[in-house]
Amino acid sequence: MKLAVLTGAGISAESGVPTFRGQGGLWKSYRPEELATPQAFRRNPALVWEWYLWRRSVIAKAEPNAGHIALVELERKYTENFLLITQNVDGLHQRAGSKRLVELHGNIWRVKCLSCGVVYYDYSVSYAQLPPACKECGGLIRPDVVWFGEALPEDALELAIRWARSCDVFVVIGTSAVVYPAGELPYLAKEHGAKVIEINPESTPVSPIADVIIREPASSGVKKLLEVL
Ligand code: BV8
Ligand code: ZN
Repeated sequence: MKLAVLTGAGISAESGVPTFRGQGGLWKSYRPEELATPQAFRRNPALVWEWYLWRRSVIAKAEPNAGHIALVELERKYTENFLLITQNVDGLHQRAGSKRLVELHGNIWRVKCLSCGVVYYDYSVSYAQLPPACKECGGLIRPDVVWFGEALPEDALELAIRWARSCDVFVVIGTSAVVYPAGELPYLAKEHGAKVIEINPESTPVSPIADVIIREPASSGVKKLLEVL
């Protein structure tokens, strides 16, 4: 059986990482869509960096939860018949031990230089000056995440689409599925005959096409998944 899993901010909620649309999603009354754009960064790179450093400081205090860990068990069980596709930039899946992982929207702990183009991991939660400078050339660096209006990494998106089209079971965990093209994947899987399973304490646009709904938080819901698979 070929199994693909799509996760969103909900799987990290029980680790203390605020979701986008839930309580605490707002930062200084800015909506994420206002700060996570190339225009916002061009206008005020220091402000956008302040937001990412705030999120890094919250994520740095967080630990992967039972939901993240149960997905590592699934990966061990299904090995090459398993793929984890995440919209999250928090890196908690990696910290839990997930290997067969595709990051659709980048990673908050990676930076990219707008001058020399170098990409590197940087675990700072504060910088002497904002915006911070590139360690290679001193140029302006940005978080290596996908902002609204920007294309997703081609190879990651292609792999996610290929698995959505060819999997037997497509599991959707902790996402409101309103951001595209990630939000399209469950429908693609359904169209190609996959069984769609949703784990989310609330209903979402995916609920009507789900064959199985586990209306629970991820920490307990993913464990239930191990039973229904
Ligand atoms: C692009 C990285 C074009 C940055 C992010 C089609 C239709 C409509 C609009 C569009 C469309 N196609 C494109 C668009 C525009 C746009 C878009 O989708 N807009 C939305 C708002 C309508 N998409 C884009 O701009 C994309 N790019 O289209 O480029 C292009 C193409 C080629 C060439 C050039 C350009 C880029 C989208 C990616 C943006 N970056 N993140 C950062 O993080 O700072 S998106 C970001 O928001 C997240 O990554 C995630 O994807 C999304 C948040 O959603 P969720 O993760 O689902 O979180 P949310 O809070 O919404 O929901 C949480 C859920 O968890 C809830 O359901 C809740 O009930 C549940 N929950 C809560 N607690 C728990 C739980 N579940 C389980 N357990 C719990 N304990
Ligand atoms: Zn540089």
